[in-house]
Amino acid sequence: MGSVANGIITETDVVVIGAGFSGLYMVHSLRKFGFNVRAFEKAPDVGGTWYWNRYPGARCDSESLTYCYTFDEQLFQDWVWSERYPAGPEVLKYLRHVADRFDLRQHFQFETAVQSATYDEVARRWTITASTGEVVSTQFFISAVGNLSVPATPAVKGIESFQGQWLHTGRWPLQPIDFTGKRVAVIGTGSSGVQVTQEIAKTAAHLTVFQRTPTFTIPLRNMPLDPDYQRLWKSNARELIKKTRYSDGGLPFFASSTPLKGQDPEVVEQGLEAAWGVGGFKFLFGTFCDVGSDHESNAIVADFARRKIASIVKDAEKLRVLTPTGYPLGAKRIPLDTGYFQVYNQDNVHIVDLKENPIKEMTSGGLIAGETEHAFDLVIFATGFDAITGPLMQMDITGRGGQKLKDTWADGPYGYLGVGVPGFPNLLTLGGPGGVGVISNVPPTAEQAVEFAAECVAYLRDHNIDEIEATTEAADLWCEHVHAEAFKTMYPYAPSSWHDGSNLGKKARPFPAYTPGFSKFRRICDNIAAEGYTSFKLHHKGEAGSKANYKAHDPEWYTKVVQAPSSAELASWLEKSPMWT
Ligand code: NA7
Repeated sequence: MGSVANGIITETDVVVIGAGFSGLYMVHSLRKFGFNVRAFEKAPDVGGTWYWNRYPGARCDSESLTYCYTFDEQLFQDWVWSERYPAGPEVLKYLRHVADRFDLRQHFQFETAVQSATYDEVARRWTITASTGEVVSTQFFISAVGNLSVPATPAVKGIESFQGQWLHTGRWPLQPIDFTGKRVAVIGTGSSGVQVTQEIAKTAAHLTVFQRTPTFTIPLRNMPLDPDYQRLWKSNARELIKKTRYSDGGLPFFASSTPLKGQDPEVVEQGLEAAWGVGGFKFLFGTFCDVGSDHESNAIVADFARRKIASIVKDAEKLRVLTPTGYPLGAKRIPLDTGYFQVYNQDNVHIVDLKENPIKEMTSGGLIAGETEHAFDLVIFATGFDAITGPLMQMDITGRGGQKLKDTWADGPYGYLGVGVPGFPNLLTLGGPGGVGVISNVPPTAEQAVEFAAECVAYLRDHNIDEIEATTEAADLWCEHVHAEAFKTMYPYAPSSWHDGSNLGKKARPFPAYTPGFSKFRRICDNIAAEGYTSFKLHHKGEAGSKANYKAHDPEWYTKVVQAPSSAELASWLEKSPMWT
């Protein structure tokens, strides 16, 4: 039964949190399956990450024709993108269009945060309390909160005494800021820091970038989208989207199968040069297949990227500080740039190495780094996010036996297939720990997670099952497998990264993302769905207690089911997909 608070009672089948890519499609999919859905969103409107990250220069690093939904053919054909890589406002406009087109806003309550969620083991339902005081009783609780939605601002001594303005890129104000003639600091050189630096350098009087770890970048090579190219793409859309759905990274080109190792150095150089000219992630994944797995091959490509930086930055001291060394290229999420290193050739742009000159405090007029006091009108924190687990840990989520999600994740992300957490029945965490979204193109992986969750809850309803729970045994085996696979890649060798929480000084154990690729992840999930979700603990309505009726899979099973599908299997899976039906 629904509870009462402030005179408001609501009962529903599913509560969804978040109105970004996952949340919007989740609501749409649940509605198609006939569920009653109630959705909450903190922001005043849809957009998720693109609502909040409005800083100048914010732009998507995936090509626009791949950074969109594929579930509806007409939507895909109708929407016209203006650039090869969409700027933040264009993605936001797209998501608003999707919300209107499919009439999704009616299910959302905006400017409302979920504060707590408590599982009732007897009723097998969640009681959700929102910031408005409303209490909702729901059977399923699906979080679509995004991986990068809790900005991390370092606790800098004296921040309150700063008389200028300070901002975080992930919580940018609606009103544009004019940087003309201003003295500006940017702290952080991840994707947000690189993008905002390139843009602000155009107008600021002085710009100082505070860097903790030097970054590699790949040229973005953005351009207006040629209408003929867009038409050609759309006329081949079905084929390209099939490729996307069964690709390694959620992008419609399959990774190279040629190893760098053993190649003639001249051939390597030519291949890298050509890919550098094209720009984008193809440089990383489309040139040689062992860049992400073989340290020696990686070192050759890293050296190529360093030579590119050296060919741009003229000042020897700036070049020394900016040059990334000591970690593999691609171990940290690599930013794509548009003239990032070039801005350091401007006399008014400076770089400060925070390892040599740590920030001691902020003062009324700026900040002290090392022994130097810098004067600023604006300080911009491009310092990233409390990623993956951060958004859900902000809520008071209580599972079986009073277990708190905060405690379960105190030592790092832990979960099953990115959707299930032992001890938290009927909670599905889209893109959560052990998923694939963190390291792939977001919209296709979000669609996969949504489709898995929607089909799962529909299956449970149709089979008289009122509770699903990831077991500790299944999650342990999955995490062990995910962790072992991660160590075949460069990711664990990043000096710090939001992927594993080391950006905030905590190191996730185990590594939180399934690295063998999106296609393999999809195959695992498809197999688990085809089995009837029996690797989860399921409770049938009317049974006295939960039965140990589950079957946890071991790493051998995971390795077996990801073997390349036959073309007949592939055709049948694609036919089954809700795409364009
Ligand atoms: P990132 O990629 O996490 O980058 C954050 C940057 O801020 C990075 O350079 C960090 O240095 C730096 N940082 C973090 N904490 C501090 C402190 N305390 N002091 C100084 N510098 C700090 O976040 P972004 O917003 O740029 O990008 C997030 C994702 O959005 C990106 O990966 C894409 O997927 C899109 P570090 O390198 O950790 O030493």
